[in-house]
Amino acid sequence: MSYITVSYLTEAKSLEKKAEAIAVGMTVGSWTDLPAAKQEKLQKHLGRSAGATVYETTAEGLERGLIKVEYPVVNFTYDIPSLLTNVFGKLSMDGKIRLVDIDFPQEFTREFSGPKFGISGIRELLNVHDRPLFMSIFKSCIGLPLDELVEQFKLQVEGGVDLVKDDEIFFADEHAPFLDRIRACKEVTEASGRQVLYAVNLTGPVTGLVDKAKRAIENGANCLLLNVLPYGFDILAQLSRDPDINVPIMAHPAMAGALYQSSTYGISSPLVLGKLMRLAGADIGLFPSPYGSVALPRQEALDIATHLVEEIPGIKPTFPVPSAGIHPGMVPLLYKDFGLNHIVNAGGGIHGHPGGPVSGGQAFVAAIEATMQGIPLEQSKSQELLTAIEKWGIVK
Ligand code: 1AE
Repeated sequence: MSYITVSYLTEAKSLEKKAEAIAVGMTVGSWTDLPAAKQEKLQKHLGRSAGATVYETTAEGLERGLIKVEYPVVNFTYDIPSLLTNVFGKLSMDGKIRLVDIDFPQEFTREFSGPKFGISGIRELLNVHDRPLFMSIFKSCIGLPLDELVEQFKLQVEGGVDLVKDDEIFFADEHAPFLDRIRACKEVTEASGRQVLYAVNLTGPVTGLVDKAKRAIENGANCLLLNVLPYGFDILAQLSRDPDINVPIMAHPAMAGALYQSSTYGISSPLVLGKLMRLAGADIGLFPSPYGSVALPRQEALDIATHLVEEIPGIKPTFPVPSAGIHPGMVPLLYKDFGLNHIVNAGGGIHGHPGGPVSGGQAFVAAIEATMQGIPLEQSKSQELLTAIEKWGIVK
């Protein structure tokens, strides 16, 4: 029989006993003795403790540390709502407990299709294979008329980006309606003669998102942006599984902080933004970088990236996008930490360049080129890059 192993950080009088209580209580039993739980036919559904590691004993005499509980794979249907409800549904409300990690056996992961494109599929679409990709974010888009938004798109493309993403807060788009801006941005891309993916924000009632995605693609959309946590992991999985949705899906981490910020409660960021996003089918996964605004501790950001790309049989890697507050002076550090296969992503760091967004884009392109050639940024001949460094500095 195969098991999913779940690690929790928690506290109790006895961590060993707590692990055993969860193993029974979250599978066939409850908080009290249930005669029905002892039936022979239910035993294959019974969880089991895989041990406890005590880190410290509190002044109140409570053990604090890590417990591991194994859940039989037969208890799950193959989707993230089933997974999360079983391993951290009611349990998430049971005092000080944090879901740290889940180890999946192949019997479970092989039922998921994961990203449709993954890193190599996106590189093929863009025909870029030898450097990190470069993405810009629309900034100041709510309330902008279509022509101004399209002009902003044009400037970002001129700056040399490979991808442009809508700002994730762009829901109220009546001045630049969804299908109109897809068509208009497609024209700009075609006229530029470059390959650019435009991740348009997929918004509206969740029940209509699959149809809306298909309409977007019929009108020329070549990438979709989804606020996965507000909408739910399962809609990402549905979009990703649908054979007619044949464009990459970019997963935004909006709301993730509500889950991972506490060290005592919630769900760890490597699990939410790494393992689960990939399993649910994100081709491109955004997460806070270790050094910009809304920064994550470095090791957490590295762990997210590792989960997005590590070998899982049958599941393609998700493109990691360490984001938020990124400027050109961070490019060498991003490359050192995340390597060739990541996407350099910036909003303010492009639009806030003293020379405007074209110069902002060019500064990043020069920073990526210099980094790939091992040239220190301050020795670059790009005036746009030197101006960016003067404004934001170089992060070492
Ligand atoms: C972690 C998500 C980053 C994001 O979506 C965003 O809009 C960043 O903007 P900037 O680069 O911080 O201006």
